[in-house]
Amino acid sequence: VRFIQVTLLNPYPDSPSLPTYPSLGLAYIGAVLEKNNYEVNVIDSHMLSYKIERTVDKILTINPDILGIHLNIGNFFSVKMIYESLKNEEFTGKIVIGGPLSVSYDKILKFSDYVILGEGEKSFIDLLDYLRKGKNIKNLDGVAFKRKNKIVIKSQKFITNIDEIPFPAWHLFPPLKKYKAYCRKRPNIPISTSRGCPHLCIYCNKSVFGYKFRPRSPENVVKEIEFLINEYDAKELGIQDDAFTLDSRRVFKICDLIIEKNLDIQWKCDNGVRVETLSDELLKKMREAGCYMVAIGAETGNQSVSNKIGRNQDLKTVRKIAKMIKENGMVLKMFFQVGFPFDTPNTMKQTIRFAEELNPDIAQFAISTPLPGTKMFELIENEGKFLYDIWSSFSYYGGKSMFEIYDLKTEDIEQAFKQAYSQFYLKPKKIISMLKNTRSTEEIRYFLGTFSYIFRSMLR
Ligand code: B12
Ligand code: SF4
Repeated sequence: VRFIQVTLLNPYPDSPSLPTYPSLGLAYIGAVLEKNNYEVNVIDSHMLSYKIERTVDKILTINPDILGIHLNIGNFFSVKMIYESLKNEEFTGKIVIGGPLSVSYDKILKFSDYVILGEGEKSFIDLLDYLRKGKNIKNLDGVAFKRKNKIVIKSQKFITNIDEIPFPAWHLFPPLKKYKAYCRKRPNIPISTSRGCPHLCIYCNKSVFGYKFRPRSPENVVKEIEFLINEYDAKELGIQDDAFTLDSRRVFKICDLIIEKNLDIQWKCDNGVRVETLSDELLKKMREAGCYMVAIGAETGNQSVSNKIGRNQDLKTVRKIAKMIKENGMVLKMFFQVGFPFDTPNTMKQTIRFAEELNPDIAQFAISTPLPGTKMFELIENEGKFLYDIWSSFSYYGGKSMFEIYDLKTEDIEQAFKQAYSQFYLKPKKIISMLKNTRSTEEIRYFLGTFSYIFRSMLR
């Protein structure tokens, strides 16, 4: 049996302006590798500001048997360049890629040996066992690879009991307090309490965790929180779930346990929760248990667009819940997009007005982007057209629309995007209230970053 050393890589992103987050996906992969007695180390090139050359040097110095890379739409070109440099340097290890872009495995196999499809904790270990012991590759699920120039793909299976997955191995990473994502206190650590979401939003990539909601038990979640406090001195947590509040009884239980155990921790749902799952009672309980921010995805201010993008939420409920979050003394963050396939100049104006009316503390506007693996991507392929080949010139942060469909014009979308930020933020009243509500230097840094982003997108 051969000994295998694994290096996990979080690459430097294609667009350098992003805040640094520790990768929860790689921390889980690191944990299962250690549990299965593999030797593992992590290079977080984003955190360490290692661009291509430095990253490649570091990999060559370690010279692992397996290089596992976290790929997403935001670092596609970096990963391609790393692969090419490694091949030029005659790196002999196997390159395995995982992450939410694995749905485009046919493209990714051009610069890797194996692609792990979706959730990686089981399939990556199966693949390594195969490589180590020469087990039968037929037994592998959730892996794509090439054999005699043909792609072999083994269908993905979801892990049923996610309480069994070990806690993320954060000790493999640089100190967590050095990461600079939005927070009030550091170390600020991401946590995932469930996987999957049953909803059908057409812009959302569900290829990693799927449509079935798979919750962890409240006891297991709170055990991890205690572990994060004791081992890593966690001061703040960010919930990364797709559908954290889907089962409100579970959230009540998690909160009750945090309160009962008197855990000194604050947390936020900054990834968004569905409005119809919230109530005044639940928000009060969350607040009591340390939650200081709730994000909701309004996405559009037009009811018919909301229904057509599969969001299917009543805008009256969005109004009611947005108000309730503020009344409960929590920071309200809202997500909006302009340029959905069903948008018109008028519906985009409604979206901007809706944002102004609800006046969240933080509004995040985006140009709607058809990501591979989403229903929206298929819709554009079938009924519209991409304006350029996304695999050769994709830029998520370009402030540019990338497709045409129906009567929607790219100039109108780009105009609405600029308008959204200036109309929402560039008002003395808004700026004063933002400064008044900041609670820490971390937050001030974040808001300064937001303003610099707004100005840059307006100048494009
Ligand atoms: C937090 C978050 C962010 C954070 C931090 C990202 C990070 N580095 O972890 C920030 C704000 C920076 C961010 C930015 C972006 N994000 Co984001 N983000 C998320 C979110 C909400 C949670 C991520 C998470 O922690 N998941 C939990 C972990 C456990 O899952 P995971 O990382 O996917 O890892 C599992 C598998 O993918 C696999 N795996 C992952 N890596 C590897 C590596 C190897 C070797 C192996 C074997 C397996 C493996 O195994 C892991 C365990 O099962 C997800 C939604 C989601 N539910 O995942 C979106 C999501 C990942 N983001 C998305 C997008 C579009 C973006 C942006 C491009 C745009 C934006 N909105 O700003 C940028 C990308 C920039 C970048 N270079 O990272 C999309 C991804 C689409 C795609 N095809 O890539 C997602 C899926 C949202 C969605 N549903 O559409 N994001
Ligand atoms: S956007 Fe949110 S609610 Fe919609 S499918 Fe994705 S995770 Fe579910």
